[in-house]
Amino acid sequence: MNAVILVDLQYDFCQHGALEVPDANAVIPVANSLMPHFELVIATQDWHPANHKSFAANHLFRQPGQVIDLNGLAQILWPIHCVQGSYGAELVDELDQSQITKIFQKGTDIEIDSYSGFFDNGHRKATGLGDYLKEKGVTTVFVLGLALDYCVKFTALDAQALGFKTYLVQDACRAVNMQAEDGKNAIAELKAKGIEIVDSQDVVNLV
Ligand code: VGL
Ligand code: ZN
Repeated sequence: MNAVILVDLQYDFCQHGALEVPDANAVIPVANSLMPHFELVIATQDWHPANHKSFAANHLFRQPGQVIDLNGLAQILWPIHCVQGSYGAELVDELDQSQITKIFQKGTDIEIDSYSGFFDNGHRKATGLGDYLKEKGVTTVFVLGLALDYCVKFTALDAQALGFKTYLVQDACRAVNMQAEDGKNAIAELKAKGIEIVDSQDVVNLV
């Protein structure tokens, strides 16, 4: 069985959001057009407590974009975003949420960030998404969403590592590009790991 994983289609990553990803809103209609092709539609939701240590504002004299050591892992500091219960953390209304089967939240532990929908950045705890997909008999996943160079990339890498045949739907992703070329580099890295890069128009022929 095939599943599609919609990564972090939340207000804070969209236009005027706290951690705006350029041209993010363009992926929403693409996501809406793809969902009907899947029996199982999973969404991930970045879902941080207000005191999350990935926020620059929760450290003295730190700015977004700086990198610190957080419990032994390199952590990029972000603007405050996707705070649990805030408007910015909501999935965007333009997304047809009636087609979503289940939402997996991540980034809830203040001591460790979680880019992937499957595990935190230290692979210390699972979110349950991997077991859920296996229980449902999923063998192939299509990954799309925001941001290509962070949460989409790590979700696709973990999916592939867990043994799912993994496709990345390129035109349904946008990169935040904290550093120039991050989006381009992410695609190259995913390709090198055996993840297939496709366009949304190809999906009908692959499911
Ligand atoms: C994301 C940075 C911090 C993402 C989430 O969804 O790509 N990026 N939190
Ligand atoms: Zn986050």
